[in-house]
Amino acid sequence: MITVHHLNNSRSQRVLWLLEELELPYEIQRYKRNPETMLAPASLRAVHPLGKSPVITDGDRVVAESGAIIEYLVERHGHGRLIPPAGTDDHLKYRYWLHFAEGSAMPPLLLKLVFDKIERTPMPFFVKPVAQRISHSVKSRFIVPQLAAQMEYMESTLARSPWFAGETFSAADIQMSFPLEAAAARGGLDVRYPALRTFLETVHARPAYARALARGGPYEIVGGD
Ligand SMILES: N[C@@H](CCC(=O)N[C@@H](CS)C(=O)NCC(=O)O)C(=O)O
Repeated sequence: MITVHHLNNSRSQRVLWLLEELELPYEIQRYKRNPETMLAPASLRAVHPLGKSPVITDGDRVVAESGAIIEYLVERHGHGRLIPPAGTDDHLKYRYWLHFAEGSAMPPLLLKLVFDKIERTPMPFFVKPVAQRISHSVKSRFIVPQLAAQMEYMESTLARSPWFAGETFSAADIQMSFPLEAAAARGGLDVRYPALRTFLETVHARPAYARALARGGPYEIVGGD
């Protein structure tokens, strides 16, 4: 039996959604973020040494890292579903976006979260202007341009085809949903990105997405990574 070690408001929602799309049986083991630090409880480290979510167990196997979990589930249990045929250009696109989500899209979104938090953190009055200046400089020189370039690239991709790997919905779309939901939650998915907004609306309307939400519980990307 597949068990999803599910942290509330986290990337493991994506894994529940994939399992629902594949109509596979699974169990959920729940973990709750510390409301102050937003960190996962130490008990998750008993499943995998890093104690991050998602992590799944499938019999004796432990698989961590959402991209690796998605690849594992699609290859081991997918029977050819949600993955373009091997050797096709769409397969190459599938692999690219599966890696892009965590390898390229998430780092600047995480940096934005960290620097936004630094700006809101209480600190002595004489330190605050210095901290603000450093934060604004990092954001305007690095984070904002990186985010804008990536958002434009994703937008132009979805302006050409309905899904990241071409004409057909695939597990790469599931993997890409998290950075787009994080961008939306952090105010970055504005009217400049109609195709990305349509993508999110379309995936949110999928019955399997709704079933995953019903099983996983409330899902809101706020202050945690
Ligand atoms: N790149 C990893 C990121 C894992 C990760 O950072 N997960 C977050 C939840 S979305 C987490 O476990 N945060 C709580 C913590 O770090 O204690 C993946 O995609 O699986």
